[in-house]
Amino acid sequence: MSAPIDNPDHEFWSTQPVFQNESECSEASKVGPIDKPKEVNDIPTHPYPIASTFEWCSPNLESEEELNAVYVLLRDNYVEDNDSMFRFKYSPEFLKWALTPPGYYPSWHVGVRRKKDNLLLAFIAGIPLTMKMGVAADKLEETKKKIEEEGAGDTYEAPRRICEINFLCVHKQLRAKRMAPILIKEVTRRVNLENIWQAVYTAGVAIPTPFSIGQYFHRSLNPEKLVAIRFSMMPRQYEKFQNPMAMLKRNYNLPAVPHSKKVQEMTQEDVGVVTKLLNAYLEKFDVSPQFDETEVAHYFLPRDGVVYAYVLKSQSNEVTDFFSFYSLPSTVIGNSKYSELNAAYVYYYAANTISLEQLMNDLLIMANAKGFDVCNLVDIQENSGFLEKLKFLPGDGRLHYYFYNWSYPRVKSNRVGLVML
Ligand code: MYA
Repeated sequence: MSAPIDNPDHEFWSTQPVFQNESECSEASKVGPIDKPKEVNDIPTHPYPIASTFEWCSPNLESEEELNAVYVLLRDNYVEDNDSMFRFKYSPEFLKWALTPPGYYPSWHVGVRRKKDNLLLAFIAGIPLTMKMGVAADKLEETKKKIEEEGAGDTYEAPRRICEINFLCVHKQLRAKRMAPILIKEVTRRVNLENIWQAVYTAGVAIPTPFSIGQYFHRSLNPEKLVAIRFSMMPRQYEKFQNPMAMLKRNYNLPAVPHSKKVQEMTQEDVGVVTKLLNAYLEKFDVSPQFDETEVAHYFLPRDGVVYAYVLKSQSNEVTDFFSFYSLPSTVIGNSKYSELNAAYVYYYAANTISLEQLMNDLLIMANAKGFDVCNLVDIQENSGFLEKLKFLPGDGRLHYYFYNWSYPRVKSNRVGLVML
């Protein structure tokens, strides 16, 4: 999933307010917009022109039928691994959850359908979020002081309301016809109409130009199935055993209940404290979202088959720590025994009274108890600190992080706190 796009000229991206190459990115000292400031009045009110056999639509995700059309498009056409063995299969409930957070704009859910039969052929979605994307946390005080004293230097940027883009998908039969740039221009127009001028997005592919690159890691929970579907290989060193699979299973075995005594499913009552714990934790990173209580309630109150969140409580029943993961299955393409790979992805967390390693071990125990086959993550946040101890292994996927219309120097993935679904 990390091959560079084989178009060195970047006919589309060369026209957009993004860093055009690595050196622009690594030499960037200024944090702030790339484009000259525009106003909502400057933005066309009519949609971008499109072939006459197609039309724009905004799938209403509250409607079962329209949500299902988005689900089917993605199920059959969305991201696959390099060898086309697995394809992400976001469930309808997941898509609804991910795309309708508090304050979402229905107009940012952009579809293209075929006029003659209404078939949804392409999609891209934006949601609003508040992002800290100013100067690096360790340079913040220095920068504020400099601005006070000299009125100069890097601009200090307060967290701002921006757009997160995801789920760009063009039907397989319409590929390589420059539909993606049209979708991106149309969603940009609709976002700009709400007076929002920056976006963040991630992709497996390398395009101009990421501000950070993370690596995927995987922790086997059901090694037998993972080997059977060729998600994993039987490690060489196990072949010497009489029963390699039994040994492999033993290696990845997890207890049935968490180590920490008071692990409980998060409830509405915990929202206030979790909001505080999470925002305080996310302060550590240079690039991270900030959540208000309504967003925390939306993103973390458990939804079966979608998102799972747990709190740890002290003797006096106070919430002290928190972890969450979400469910993103993949279709196993062309396997007669298994049709789905059930993956849990590490989401947001905050460790305070136990080590992050212990907290993540409890996460693995819960994910295993829920029947997931594997637990995945990207080495953002403080994830690299527990990978080896908890038996995560590197995969071959990379996740590139991008800003639209935001000058930002290259940062290591452990400076990034934003988890993309
Ligand atoms: S990442 C997930 C992307 N989806 C998939 O990988 C699903 C399977 N693949 C497909 O559906 C198609 O292959 C897609 C491309 C739709 C990806 N991000 O139409 P084309 C550029 C950005 O002929 P197709 C996610 O959802 C490519 O470099 N650009 O190609 C985040 C070339 O431009 P250039 C991409 O293969 C999306 C042009 O498209 C991507 O038929 C963030 C070719 O177009 C990609 N993943 O369709 C979008 N892949 O010539 C940006 C290819 O210049 C948001 N391209 O190299 C920007 C912010 C907008 C809001 C701003 C608000 C202020």
